[in-house]
Parts: sequence; structure tokens; C-alpha cells
Amino acid sequence: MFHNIMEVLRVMLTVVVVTRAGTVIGQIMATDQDGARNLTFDTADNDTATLIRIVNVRKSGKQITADLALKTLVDRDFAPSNRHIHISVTDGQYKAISRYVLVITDMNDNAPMFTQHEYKVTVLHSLPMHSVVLIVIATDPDATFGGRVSYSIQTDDLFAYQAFRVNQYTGMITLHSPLLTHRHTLLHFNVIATDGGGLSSSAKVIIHVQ
Ligand SMILES: [Ca+2]
Ligand SMILES: [Ca+2]
Repeated sequence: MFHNIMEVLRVMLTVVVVTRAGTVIGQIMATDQDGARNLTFDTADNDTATLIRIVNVRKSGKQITADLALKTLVDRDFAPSNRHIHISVTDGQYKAISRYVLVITDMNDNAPMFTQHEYKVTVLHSLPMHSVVLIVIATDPDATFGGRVSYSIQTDDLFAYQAFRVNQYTGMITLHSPLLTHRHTLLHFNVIATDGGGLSSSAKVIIHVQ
């Protein structure tokens, strides 16, 4: 004869915060005063079944224990950072369901990416000072500091370095010294996007002065 298993089951997840991983994220345990012989765990909904595999099931006396492993890599950048996990346990007659929230923390695992590898723009040699020449944009899907992008200019060409400024927050490139003496020339520089964790990428800027 069974006790009412709904009242005697105890289930717990020992680890609820994970970073990107494909590994065991926690342990689940249930007890039954009738003994653990007939107890089985299962994923209780489709979302959990997609995310979690129940492994390493062991029984001892009145207790059943198993590990919860991620079936796939989880990445906060391209999916919700909180996932709801529902695990059921049954003795064949009664069933109990335990609910958890899996919190996926972020890693700064992406460098900022420019919308273009190369930007080409033509400007008049008489372009007034402080005019906007170009706006570059780089995106970064990471959270907090890892997703904060700042811009800078890198070049060996001293004239180009002095002639242009990039707003570190907006990517807006403006003219900072006159181009009058550089008519019919091409000016080159790289614009660098760096995130708050130090990951960076670059894009080439080519300015044709007319
Ligand atoms: Ca990330
Ligand atoms: Ca990043």
C-alpha cells in the first residue's frame, strides 16, 4: 500500500545558476516512505524536455536521486536568460512536479561586430569643419559591460589621424581639420570597436576627397 506520495516527495535543485555549458547543472532528489523502488523522474513539459536530460539515476532506501544535465549549450545572448524547468516524479500511481527557474548568466563571449567590413565615403575638399563624414555602427549581443561598445580611430597616416574624430559612444565621425590641400586623394584609417571587456574588431574606412 502506498502513502500519498504527493505529500512525502521532496525535490531540490542544488545549482540554479549556470554560465554557458553543456554539463550537469544540478541534482534532483525525491523520497517515498514506501521505498524508492518504483520511483521514476521525467521531464514534465516540452520546454524542459528540450533543455534537460535526467541522468545518473540512483536509488537508496526511500530516496531516489538524479542529475540534471543540459542537452545543449545555453547562451543568454540569443535566448531568454531565465528558463522554467518542470521535473516530475512518480511511483506509478501518484505524481508530483517540481518547478525551478534556471538563471543563465552572461559571459562576454562576443566581440563587437561592425555592420560593414569597409566603409567608403566621398566628401568635398571644402567640407566645413565639424561636419559629419560618416556614422559607423558595431553591435555586441553581450550583457552589461560586455555589450557596451566604444569607438576609436587607428591609423599610421598622421594627416588622417588629425583630420577625423570619432565619437566614442555614437560612432559618429566628424571632420576635425581642413581637407583643402588633399583634393583628389584617398584617406584611409581603421575604426575600432571595443567592448567593456576588451574584445574588439575593426573596419576599414576609405574617404575619397573630391
Ligand atoms: Ca554572452
Ligand atoms: Ca562583448
